[in-house]
Amino acid sequence: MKEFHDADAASTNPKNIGELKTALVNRLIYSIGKDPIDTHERDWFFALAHVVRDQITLRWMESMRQYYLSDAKRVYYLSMEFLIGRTLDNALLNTGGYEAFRLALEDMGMNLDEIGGEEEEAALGNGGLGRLAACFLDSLASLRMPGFGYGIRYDYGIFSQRIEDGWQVEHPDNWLRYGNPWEFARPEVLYRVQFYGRLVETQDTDGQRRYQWLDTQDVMAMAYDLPIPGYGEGTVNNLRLWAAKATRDFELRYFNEGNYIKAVEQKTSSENLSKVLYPDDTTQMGRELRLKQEYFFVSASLQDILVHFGTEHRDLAELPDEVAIQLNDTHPAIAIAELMRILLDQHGLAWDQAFGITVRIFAYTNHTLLPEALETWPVRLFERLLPRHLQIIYDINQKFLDEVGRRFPGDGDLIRRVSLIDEDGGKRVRMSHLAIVGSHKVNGVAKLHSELMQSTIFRDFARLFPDRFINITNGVTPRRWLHQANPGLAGLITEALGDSAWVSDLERLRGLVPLAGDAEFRSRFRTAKFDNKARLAGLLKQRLGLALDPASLFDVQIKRIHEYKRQLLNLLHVVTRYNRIKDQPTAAWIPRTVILGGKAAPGYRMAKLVIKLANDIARVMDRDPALQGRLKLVFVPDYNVSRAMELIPAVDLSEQISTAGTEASGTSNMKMTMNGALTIGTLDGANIEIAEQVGRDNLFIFGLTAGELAELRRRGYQPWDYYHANSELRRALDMIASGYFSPEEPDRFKPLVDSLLMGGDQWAVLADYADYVAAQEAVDRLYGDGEAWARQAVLNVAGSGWFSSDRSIREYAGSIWNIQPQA
Ligand code: 26V
Repeated sequence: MKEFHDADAASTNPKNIGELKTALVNRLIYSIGKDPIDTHERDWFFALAHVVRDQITLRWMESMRQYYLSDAKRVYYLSMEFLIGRTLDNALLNTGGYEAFRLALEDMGMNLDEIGGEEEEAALGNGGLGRLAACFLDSLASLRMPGFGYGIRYDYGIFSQRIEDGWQVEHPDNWLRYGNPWEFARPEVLYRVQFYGRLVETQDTDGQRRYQWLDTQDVMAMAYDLPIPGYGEGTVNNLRLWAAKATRDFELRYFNEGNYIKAVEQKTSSENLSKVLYPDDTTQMGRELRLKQEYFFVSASLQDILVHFGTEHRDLAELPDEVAIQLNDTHPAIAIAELMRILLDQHGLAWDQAFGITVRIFAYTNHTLLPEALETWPVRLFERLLPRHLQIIYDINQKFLDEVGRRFPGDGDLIRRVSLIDEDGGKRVRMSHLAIVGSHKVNGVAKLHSELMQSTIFRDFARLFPDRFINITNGVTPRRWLHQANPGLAGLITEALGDSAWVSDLERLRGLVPLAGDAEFRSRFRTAKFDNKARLAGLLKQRLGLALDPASLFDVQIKRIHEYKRQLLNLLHVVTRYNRIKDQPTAAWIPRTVILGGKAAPGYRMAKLVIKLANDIARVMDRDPALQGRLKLVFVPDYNVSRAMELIPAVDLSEQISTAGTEASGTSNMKMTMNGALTIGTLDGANIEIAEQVGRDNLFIFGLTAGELAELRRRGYQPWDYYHANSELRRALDMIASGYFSPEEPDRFKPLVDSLLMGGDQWAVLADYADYVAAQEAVDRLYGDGEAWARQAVLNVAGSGWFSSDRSIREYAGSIWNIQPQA
């Protein structure tokens, strides 16, 4: 095996290149089982991935050894989602091997980019929350921090989206079809997870009540490890994903009855647990399988964490000095009850000591204020599935409410509001309340979000636990989102700043500020942007047969389709612009390409209708000669991490137009800023901090603030008033409602227009329309002066350093986890 490890990843001298080539051929033959004269590109991808993995693996073992020896405190990041995307390029760039492997493949007549295109994405997430988890893993490793991810190894990630006749159609994402070359299966790391069953109460010798959980239906959790390579001198950390496996209990039972088929059926049904990622991040669906997934990965992770801690020979009182656990939203919040159960029922700790330990270990990140996305579970379901956990939740609640009652005597309504159990209608467990009461820190993900969290949904808790609530603004990894996705701009920045230290110290981008005034630099900056746009145009031509003009302004909104994100507002502007061009075809229009992309939850009717509307408008405009060279609308199908990496470097105008107070943070806003786009946005989420960092004059802020909107609603918001007052708005809405874009089915889009005019316009689209259109006019004026635009675009890059996930992770490490970078 020697030859695989000898080669130095980074060196491009001929001897090393020769060794890499040998390693590749050996892997192709011995690991993939293919004859080099008869191969598919995919075979070479797998051979390459194995060679790269070998190199990472050695560093990974070193890192693990070092963490073990230093016995440093660790953080475990529990998340139902890790939206990683592809690994090959990122691994090559983080370990410095990119150029050497590129040359080795070139020598063999192959192209690294094409080989890399064979990789399936690990799309184990819905959107922002899952991608944030992936950025955080990159930063933890790059900062040499002992941070480990735990999640689920779904057989099927987020569905892939096809557009058929303008409609979204979902297809299963069978990403493991050809195997996953990055993972290590650990069939020996196997834990039993219990469900259902019954409780038996016993008395300890000291008279304490204890519970046994018996006659359960069990599933095994098997570990798969994914190495996470940090950048440069970073460590290689571990992401452990759990797959469901049947226990042997069924086998034995049914085989004894001679019922072989029944045994195999049962096996399939327990293994379904990790089959598929739930694709709806907008409504809480309350499905039993989802709650099972949550408990499944939490139970396995806690067992694993305690094995590592060495429960057998150590005092559990020390656990909080060794372990921090971050809950990525409430999805893993059942971990609080599970740790209590372990401490009480398996280790015999007294309640107060167990709860003290638990609270010191856990912290909770909230990612949304939208009530329909907040997790609650029917008490009846909990009682059946996790009877002991429900009991513990009731006990936590009892003690908590007693305390509240002592501090605020006579405030029965407060008790009702903060209870872990919602007593209205069918009783439900409020997972966010459990997460808050069981954690020592609760954070929001941008300043405004953290403020609103404390003044609205968690207001009572902020009063009860004033020190518990903090803000940690999100960030994104500059390795993937600038260095890797945008080599043109990255190279220019490195040249301008004199070295590439900015890749791991993003605040250095401030050094670009003076260059905004340098005509020579601006010209090269503009060329880099133009090249990215031309490259994107080439890809879309090849894939979709589209003809995009790279000289036009690329106006891009890419994110999940949701009413609060207001893709509909974007489309109303497109229709307005269409009408203006039709009215004055010979005026000097700034050519624009409006690009939309994103998936709708499969059951979200309005969101799916928005996708159809975009495609119908695009079709009408494409057929209209008056629009050619002036305005084009494109819906890019199947928006995912790889697509984001192609699109973001090519963006001129970043659309961040959510209703103020609804987008917790946003992270594509940060990625686009980092890549030299200007933002058109509301004062929402992290947009506010982007404005602070890059300067309010260097983006286009429009619309009502969260405060103004609250005030408008108090007075009584009347969407019709806006309809009557604005003739362009009226015209656009009437066209959509009457079938101008859907003559074959004139009523098709009535539900969308009705939600605005008849349904109260929950997201204040009409209230912000006029200001949005005015802001778009300001965009045209600035874009008309290419130099002035470029100056501001440079200032956006220069001000984006704050949005590195390295900064976020340092804040978590310092103010929540109390962990340190390792030497
Ligand atoms: C909720 C649910 C509900 C149950 C079914 C599955 C599921 C999956 C995810 C979610 C939570 C969605 C919350 C979310 O993704 N929030 C986004 O988090 C980003 C990272 O903090 C932030 O930038 C976005 O603004 C925020 O919308």
